[in-house]
Amino acid sequence: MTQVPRRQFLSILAASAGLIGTAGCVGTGFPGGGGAPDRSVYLGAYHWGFVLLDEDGTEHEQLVLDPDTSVRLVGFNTSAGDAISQLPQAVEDAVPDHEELEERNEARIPSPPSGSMHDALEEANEQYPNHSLAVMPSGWNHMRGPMGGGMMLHPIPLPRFATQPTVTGIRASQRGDYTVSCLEYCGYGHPYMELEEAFVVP
Ligand SMILES: [Cu+2]
Repeated sequence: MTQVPRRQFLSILAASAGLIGTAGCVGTGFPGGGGAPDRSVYLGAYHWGFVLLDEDGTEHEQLVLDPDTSVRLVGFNTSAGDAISQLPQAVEDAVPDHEELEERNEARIPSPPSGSMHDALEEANEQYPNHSLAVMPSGWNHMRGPMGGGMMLHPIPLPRFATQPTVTGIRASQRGDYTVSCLEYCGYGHPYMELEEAFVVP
């Protein structure tokens, strides 16, 4: 994991007003209205992580966005079957099944101090089924800066029982590395629910 150089991070914070200004084209339709975006990306939220897919259904750990690229961002909860059924077929087919997602958890999240990861997951599915999705400068969680500064996308809710994907827009208006995070408490693994440096604007 590379860290955002401090100087660069500060410049992101300084430009926060501009970023927020371009992050607001939230739509509820599918596909969303407004001007044609340069590309579409799909972000599935699960307990406890994100799956980043392009329109071909290829999964990415990181997408590099040319400066000023406009992105149509389609978010969904991987447990929301109705929402997933409205995704392009290639994307729907690429959403990993629950067994695979559990294996990913085992690989990257420390086991709970008591009980099993599987039990923690079942409890989360029952008690905390919803997620959210925010895109913010990498390092945010550790620096605990003021809420709002430098965010590329303010949190959007991704409910378990959503009947549609949530379509919104982001723009790569500021250079930097951006992490996708869940800001809705979703059980044991919530602190690990990040896709670090998912978007890079060089
Ligand atoms: Cu969460």
